[in-house]
Amino acid sequence: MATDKLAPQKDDHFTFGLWTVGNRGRDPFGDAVRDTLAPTTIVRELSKLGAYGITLHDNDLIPMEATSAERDRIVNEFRKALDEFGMVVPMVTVNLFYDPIFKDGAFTSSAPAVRRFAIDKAKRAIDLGQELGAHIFVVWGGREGAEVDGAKDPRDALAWYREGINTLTEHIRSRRYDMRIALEPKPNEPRGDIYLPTVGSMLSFIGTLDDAELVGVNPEIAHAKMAGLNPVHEIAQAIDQNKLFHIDLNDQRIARFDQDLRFGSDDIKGAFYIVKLLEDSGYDGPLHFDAHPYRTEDAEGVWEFARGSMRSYLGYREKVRQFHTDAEISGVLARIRELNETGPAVVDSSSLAYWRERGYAYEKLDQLVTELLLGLR
Ligand code: GCO
Ligand code: MN
Ligand code: MN
Repeated sequence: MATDKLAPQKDDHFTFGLWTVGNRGRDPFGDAVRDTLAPTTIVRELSKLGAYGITLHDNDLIPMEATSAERDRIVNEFRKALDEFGMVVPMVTVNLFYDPIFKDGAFTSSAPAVRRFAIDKAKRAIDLGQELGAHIFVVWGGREGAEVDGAKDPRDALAWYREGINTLTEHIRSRRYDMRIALEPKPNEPRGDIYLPTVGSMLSFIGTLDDAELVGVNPEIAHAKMAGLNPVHEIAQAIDQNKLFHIDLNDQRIARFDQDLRFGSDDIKGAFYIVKLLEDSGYDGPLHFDAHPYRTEDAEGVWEFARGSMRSYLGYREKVRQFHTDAEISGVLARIRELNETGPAVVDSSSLAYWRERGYAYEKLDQLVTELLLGLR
């Protein structure tokens, strides 16, 4: 029997947020089109498809108003499903954006009472993560932004943000949790502008924290694209600083609303270079999909979305393997190296003409990659 190269295995470490396959298709122009899926159903179905784990916001599992008895019952039931279907929870995050309390931000709200509430909520989410065995806590500051810069000094907002993250690292240290924080940048949506919009700005902010060692980034492909940036370069900078703690895989067209498209479904060359970077760099964290099915889909389409996300990653991974073993591509890469290492050793008046005239052979390489991705090699 031919084995399916694109069949996901547990050791591929694919994970999905409860909110991704659970997305009900609501948008600013129309209501939900799908029923709510129980977290335990999601665990079961994703496990059957070959996923490794599940991630969640505190409130994807536990309603804001749950009593502590209800909370414990829900967590127990969820843990039972995880055990039964052999699934893990590598990452937990906190919802600091849905409730109207957070309309002016959470850690950066102008109201000290809201800031304190947000920090306490995040601490409880960290405790939940610990209980579920997570080692990564993602903080996505979706409401940490502004429309009216006259209303609050952005320097105050950054100081409050810093205070919030410092309190969380202190919480993790004092409880002796084996947990790290990954900050997720996004340029806009839902706020007009969000503070710390790129990987670079997050990395520089991390350098100002009390416990920088415990904090890294969770880059998202779509967020880089929304800012017109190249996600490959964003992710590379995180890797360069040993700060790629987690990653959100999806896709996005430039100059659109936040689309959360299925990973690798839109920008095929871009996705290839992302997978190449992750594989070549030896990234061994979870491969986390943060996207959602098209609004046109019913339940069957939801599971096709999940299956397709993982198959695409494996397909791109196979293309990366082919890239490294393709004789003609290796030949062009060798030629590029040779062109750079031979020729006059210095650029001076006697070699100016050489350095001005020489080519770099990138056209050939790019065409070979295009043909590889088109399945023509
Ligand atoms: C978005 C974000 C979120 C976060 C999630 C985890 O654009 O809405 O990507 O999906 O990743 O809240 O913190
Ligand atoms: Mn996003
Ligand atoms: Mn995300």
